Amino acid sequence: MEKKMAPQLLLTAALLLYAGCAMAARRCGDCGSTPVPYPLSTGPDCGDQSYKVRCISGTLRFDTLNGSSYLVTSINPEIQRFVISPASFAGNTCITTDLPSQGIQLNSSLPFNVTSSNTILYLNCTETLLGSPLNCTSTSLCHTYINSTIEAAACGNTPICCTFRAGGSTTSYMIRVRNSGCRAYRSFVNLDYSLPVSRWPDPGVEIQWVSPREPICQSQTDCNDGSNSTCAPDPARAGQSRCFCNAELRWDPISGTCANNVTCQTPGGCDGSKNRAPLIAGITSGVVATLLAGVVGFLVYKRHRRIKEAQERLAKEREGILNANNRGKSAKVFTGKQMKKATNNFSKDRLLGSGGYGEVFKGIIDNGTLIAVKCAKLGNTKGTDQVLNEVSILCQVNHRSLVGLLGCCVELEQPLMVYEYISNGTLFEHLHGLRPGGQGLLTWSRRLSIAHQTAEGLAYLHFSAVPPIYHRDVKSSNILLDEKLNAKVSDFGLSRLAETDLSHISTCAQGTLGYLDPEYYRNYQLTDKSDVYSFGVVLLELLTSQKAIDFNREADDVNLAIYVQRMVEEERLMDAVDPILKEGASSVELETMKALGFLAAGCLEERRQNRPSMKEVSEEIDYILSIVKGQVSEA
Ligand SMILES: *[C@@H]1O[C@H](CO)[C@@H](O)[C@H](O)[C@H]1NC(C)=O
Ligand SMILES: *[C@@H]1O[C@H](CO)[C@@H](O)[C@H](O)[C@H]1NC(C)=O
Ligand SMILES: *[C@@H]1O[C@H](CO)[C@@H](O)[C@H](O)[C@H]1NC(C)=O
Ligand SMILES: *[C@@H]1O[C@H](CO)[C@@H](O)[C@H](O)[C@H]1NC(C)=O
Ligand SMILES: *[C@@H]1O[C@H](CO)[C@@H](O)[C@H](O)[C@H]1NC(C)=O
Ligand SMILES: *[C@@H]1O[C@H](CO)[C@@H](O)[C@H](O)[C@H]1NC(C)=O
Ligand SMILES: *[C@@H]1O[C@H](CO)[C@@H](O)[C@H](O)[C@H]1NC(C)=O
Ligand SMILES: CC(=O)N[C@H]1CO[C@H](CO)[C@@H](O)[C@@H]1O
Repeated sequence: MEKKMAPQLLLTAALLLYAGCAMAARRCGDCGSTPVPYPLSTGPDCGDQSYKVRCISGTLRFDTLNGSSYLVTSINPEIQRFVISPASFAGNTCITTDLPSQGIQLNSSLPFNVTSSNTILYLNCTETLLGSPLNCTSTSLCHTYINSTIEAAACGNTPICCTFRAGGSTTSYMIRVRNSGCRAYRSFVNLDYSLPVSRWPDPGVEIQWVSPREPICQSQTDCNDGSNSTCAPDPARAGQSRCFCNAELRWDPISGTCANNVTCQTPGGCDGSKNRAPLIAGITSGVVATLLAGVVGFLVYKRHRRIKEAQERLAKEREGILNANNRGKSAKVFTGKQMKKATNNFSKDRLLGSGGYGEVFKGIIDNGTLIAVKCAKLGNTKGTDQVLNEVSILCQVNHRSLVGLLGCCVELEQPLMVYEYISNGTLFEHLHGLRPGGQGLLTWSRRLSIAHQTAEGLAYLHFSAVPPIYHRDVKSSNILLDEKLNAKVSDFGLSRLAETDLSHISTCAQGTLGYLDPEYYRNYQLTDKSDVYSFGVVLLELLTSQKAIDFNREADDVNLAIYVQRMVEEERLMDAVDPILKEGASSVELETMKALGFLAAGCLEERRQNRPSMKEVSEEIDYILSIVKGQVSEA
């Protein structure tokens, strides 16, 4: 990577030498009586030009794509948010006036997004919306709104409306109305759902701006704050220079100035330049060209050394930690050479599979041990340091119910993780008859053991790993079985390595269909309770021997979780249990099947807070298992 850096920086130097323009004053003047905080900009001479708003006869307006423009009703610079007034209904219809421009669409290249404090009601929708993850049920909040306001009375004639919380993904950039979807919307900021509609706030859409970085400059004269900052190339963006604050001062994105280090009171907000300031500080004099050459050389050298140091440090730390944790097995830091040899230079015929995280190769090391080598595919939005850090965290976890980690290799371009090779296939293959011996080997008590071991592995990741690791992709094909059918969880945390910028993904980003926490659709976050949900689906697979998603089932029952939940509601849980398991089962065994079914239903609770923790799940299964094994008699 460092090899690429030099030409880019030289380009910066060239641009710097030939371009020139004046930098803006930091804060814009008031618009009417409304103060315009930095970085918002009402003109070319003030604020930060990426943060444009318009001041029209004393009122501020915010423009969105396709020529829409909205009145700014309030601004809160401390939390970097403002509220705009959404479009109104056109005449006596259930259509908002911004339908022609397709609602509010922010330019995703600009530093604004729609916050998750907005509750959006989509109105006058087509039936296609019913298949969406939004809440379009007949009890959805939007119906309450329509029924209780005169303004939206026209919407009473339209059957479909939906409610959701904005933020997180593509909704961070748009509240989209269109003829093939919904034709109107309302939005409310920080809506308390328990209030009657008459006490709801005025409609509003809250927009957040990303903390501005130091101002862009072409030369030192642009940094017009006396001797507080220095114009220098931006290490993060070739071809651009910025006014970096001098030593002892820190960039304060709220005031838009270099503030005294101690007076800066915005945690997080001031961090932006703390590494850069001292790096730039020493270099203030001399001919411009010499200065630039110096900076270029210095940065390249710094960067090179930093990466090298990080790798060396990591390699040392890894060795120590791995050896301390690995219960006598000789875990180690592998060299790139060793890994190339073990995998026959990552030859295609050694490829075992690939997933969102990258590729897996089978290999054999000098002492004859079979290994699985995983290459982390680096998400293109992540820095090398961050990836190395995450790899190093993953490299520390070890538990008998996790696929054993033999070591890591951070020498190559992609970090590698080296695991013991588990030869007996996945739980998915065993449950669905894809292995010799098949389901016959999976007796009820064996299934319970597998469930318990998996739960233990996940509980370990949630409660004993520091920091906690969320698996994010729990499913039966990620549970490996060894020769004795002991379960070992694989691929934990790997999805993080492959994580890409959420804003670029329009569909479901993480996890696997059929296992994915439904709350993910609302806030686009995965937590430990998302693993609990996915594990609940695995429990159902163990109980029913059915696949999580199976289009051979009736349309309503394609999704195993929904199917079994319906059976539970109809008090027909046992009808869903695999007939082979029920055959010849004792009454105690039948009771424990029911108990596991209810436990699974608990894991599948819609609301995260109602789901048990992985620790509780593990303990519960342990208890059920002890009943089956006759160690405890039922109360
Ligand atoms: C709902 O949208 C359709 C399509 O734009 C429009 O024809 C209809 O009048 C709208 N309904 C109401 C009640 O305004
Ligand atoms: C979005 O913003 C970028 C950066 O200012 C600009 O280059 C681009 O033209 C804008 N896109 C649209 C569609 O206005
Ligand atoms: C939809 O919203 C209503 C009212 O808030 C709630 O009772 C219902 O459970 C929600 N349904 C879904 C599928 O989220
Ligand atoms: C809204 O009003 C309709 C018609 O009066 C009624 O059927 C429906 O139950 C009401 N919905 C809510 C959520 O109040
Ligand atoms: C929206 O902006 C906030 C504030 O800068 C930022 O923390 C968040 O990651 C952004 N969200 C998306 C999806 O871009
Ligand atoms: C330079 O920084 C100091 C310390 O924060 C501040 O008091 C002073 O106003 C700054 N000067 C300019 C011109 O911004
Ligand atoms: C700012 O202050 C903190 C602690 O008060 C210190 O650790 C840090 O080095 C200071 N940064 C600069 C740029 O002076
Ligand atoms: C209706 C309309 O003009 N839609 C456009 C809004 O802007 C986006 C981005 O420029 C276009 O993709 C849409 O077609």
